[in-house]
Amino acid sequence: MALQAAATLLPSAAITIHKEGRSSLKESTFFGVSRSEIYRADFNPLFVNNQGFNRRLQIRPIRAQTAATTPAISSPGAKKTLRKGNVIITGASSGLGLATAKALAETGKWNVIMACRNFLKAERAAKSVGISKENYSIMHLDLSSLESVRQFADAFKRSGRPLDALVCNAAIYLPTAKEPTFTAEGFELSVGTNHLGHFLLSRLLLDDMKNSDYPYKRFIIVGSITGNTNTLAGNVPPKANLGDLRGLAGGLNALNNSAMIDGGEFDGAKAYKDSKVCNMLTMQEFHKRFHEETGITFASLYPGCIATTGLFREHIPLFRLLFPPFQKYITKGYVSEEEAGKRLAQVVSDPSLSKSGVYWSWNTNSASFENQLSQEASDAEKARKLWEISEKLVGLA
Ligand code: LMG
Ligand code: NDP
Ligand code: PMR
Repeated sequence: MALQAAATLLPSAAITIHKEGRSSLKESTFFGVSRSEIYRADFNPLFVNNQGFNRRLQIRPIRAQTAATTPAISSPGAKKTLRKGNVIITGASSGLGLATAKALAETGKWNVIMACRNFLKAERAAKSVGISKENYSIMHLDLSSLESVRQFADAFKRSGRPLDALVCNAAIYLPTAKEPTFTAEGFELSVGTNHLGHFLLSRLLLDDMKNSDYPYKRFIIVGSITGNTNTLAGNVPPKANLGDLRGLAGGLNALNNSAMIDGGEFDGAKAYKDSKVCNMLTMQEFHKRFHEETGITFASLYPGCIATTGLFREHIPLFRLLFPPFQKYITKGYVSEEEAGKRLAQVVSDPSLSKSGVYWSWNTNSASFENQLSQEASDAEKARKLWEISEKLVGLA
């Protein structure tokens, strides 16, 4: 039954038979996917589609696999059809990530893979904003555990989908924490999640994106104005400052050393801002090392101040009450989740935003422009050092 339904629901592009390319219709497969693949996807505890948990013979893994066996652009002679792109968005269960998932899904051109730590929340979130079933799936990812990151990457590879875009969006902000808390591997939680988790994820998935035949491939890391000390917002104390990275090199574990990258006293708000500097430096180091070789576009952005998101959940209630009107009427830096989602979706899929190594921002008319990063956030030597230390911490070097 489910397979019949799959057959009728398959997009026309999916059943095009190509002379060249990796069409597996000739093999012992069912619409481009082997039965063993169907079962594997089905049994994968990390892969959940929107039809319920671990149901057998589901439609969505079949679609995913079909996408993998369909070349990005159909062969000459046939009408040129671009297959749906596959985009992973971390932290798509709320705020900017959810709004971006919705914006991309609505185009009908993307399979959005929502990489989230909470299945149920992600499923409810997708439903609540009306993302339609055939355009998304949910995979489990907890960025505060490197083991979870590795499992996620393995599960994604096993799904057989090509990876066309990766959006490192998830983050936590702990402005009122008096003491540091830690990831599974013992790194300070904000930098461990926002930077190290994403660093490992993107390193593990780089080859998948390299191998994709999609005409444009993008790797986006969400940055922020508050990590850039060349702005007013970036000068609100405590300011971001990675120093000489001695705390990071020491493991950020607060055992015999600091939980802060610069080796100083713990400050949750600073740790978040530092993590955003890491995100922006990481993007540039990726660009430097891999853009020419892979053609992948690496970019970061400040989407605007989305003052209503879950990011501020740990802030005091008075802040949460006053922050949105403050940003709306005083700084005028406020943007709605919907608008911010459109901006990030643009960076993922707008042909005109294909430049690599760029930090995008938007002016008050919502026009994008290449923004200037602060001195620290564009320090090439720091980016290299950060890369090397991070590699060691996540077990890649
Ligand atoms: C640290 O505080 C925190 O300690 C840390 O936990 C972390 O959150 C970190 O950067 C994040 O900040 C920094 C400190 C900076 O900020 C504060 O003490 C609180 C400021 C709260 C600002 C947001 C709310 C502002 C609400 C204004 C009212 C809006 C009403 C809108 C009504 C619309 C009507 C139509 O502190 C400083 O840097 C001090 C510098 C102060 C300069 C002030 C500039 C003018 C801005 C005007 C707003 C002033 C509000 C101050 C009152 C805050 C009361 C909570
Ligand atoms: P939200 O809190 O709404 O969204 C953050 C997302 O990250 C949530 O989906 C959350 O999951 C997820 N997340 C947190 N920890 C983990 C983890 N360990 N593993 C997997 N996912 C995790 O905040 P925003 O939408 O505001 O933030 C999104 C991005 O935008 C962040 O990178 C932030 O730095 C950036 N940004 C935000 C601005 C703003 O004004 N809000 C301004 C500039 C940049 P869950 O739903 O389960 O909690
Ligand atoms: Mg900030 C002038 C413009 C401006 C902008 C665009 C932001 C964005 N902020 C601005 C100004 C100010 N802020 C001023 C003048 C103050 C002092 C009153 C101020 C304060 C402030 C606080 C306490 N702002 C904050 C906080 C937070 O806790 C938020 C933060 O730093 O999170 C790390 C925050 C933010 N201000 C912004 C943005 C985008 C944030 C959210 C931070 C982020 O997502 O990176």
